[in-house]
Amino acid sequence: MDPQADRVLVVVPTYNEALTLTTLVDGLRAHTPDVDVLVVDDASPDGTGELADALAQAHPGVHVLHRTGKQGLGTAYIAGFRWGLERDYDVLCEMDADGSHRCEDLPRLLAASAARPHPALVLGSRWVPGGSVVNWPRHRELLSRGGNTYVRLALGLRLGDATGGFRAYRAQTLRDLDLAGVESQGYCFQVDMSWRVAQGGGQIVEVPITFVERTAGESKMSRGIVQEALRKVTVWGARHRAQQLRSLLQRGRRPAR
Ligand SMILES: Nc1nc2c(ncn2[C@@H]2O[C@H](COP(=O)(O)OP(=O)(O)OP(=O)(O)O)[C@@H](O)[C@H]2O)c(=O)[nH]1
Ligand SMILES: [Mg+2]
Repeated sequence: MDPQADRVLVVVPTYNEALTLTTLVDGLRAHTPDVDVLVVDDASPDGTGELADALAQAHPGVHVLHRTGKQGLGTAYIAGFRWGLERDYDVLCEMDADGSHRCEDLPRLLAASAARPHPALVLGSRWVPGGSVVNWPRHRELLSRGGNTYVRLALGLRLGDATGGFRAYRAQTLRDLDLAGVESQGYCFQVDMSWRVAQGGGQIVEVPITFVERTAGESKMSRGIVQEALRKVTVWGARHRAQQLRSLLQRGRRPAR
């Protein structure tokens, strides 16, 4: 192993993913054997937590964080990030357990994160040249493309895919953020984190990925998750535009020297 190499932790939140978790862990061991994995399970009724414990027993780099009940994707990631930061990982990744994020794409995300100067955040992106989706129903594709267009317009974020959940953060990026202040759940969490990194001046790089529709288990996507994103992005956008306007007006009022 390269002594300069980053210590990487992949955080995988799970709720009822017993049908796909083993495939994911096996895939990660095969494609990225030096990368550690933290499963953050919310007491899944289908036994995902117990399965994760068995996988941790079998693989030294696999760890499990058990929480007492379903508390949402955002808080699961924050708990996982804190766990990883306490243990001094250099790079902390997000990845779904349902097979939508391909293990073979992870090395390209990690290579982009290791480039110097390190980008604050690397996004696995469906909506940049080279990115794609496989077997996604048309309505999901429209929702994702439409959501990302809205994010670009409302926030002025120049990103193809700010809602995706396959990404790699430098540890310093997360240390610089106020993680306790992140309250978003669902996929609004992804926009919230991208927005915070961009607002802090961090560089965000996008790497094309192939996103594959889950073939087993159930989606946790709901109307509430979409509404949360729409509501919050609208508020952040309005605040951002008001701030831009204020600074423009102030500049206009400044006496000429
Ligand atoms: N720990 C935890 N994990 C969750 C929670 N909600 C979702 N997850 C996990 O987060 C990941 C993404 O959730 P998905 O249901 O796949 O949501 P999605 O990818 O937006 O939707 P689909 O594309 O329809 O699959 C999966 O690994 C889920 O098991 C939660 O409340 N707690
Ligand atoms: Mg999914």
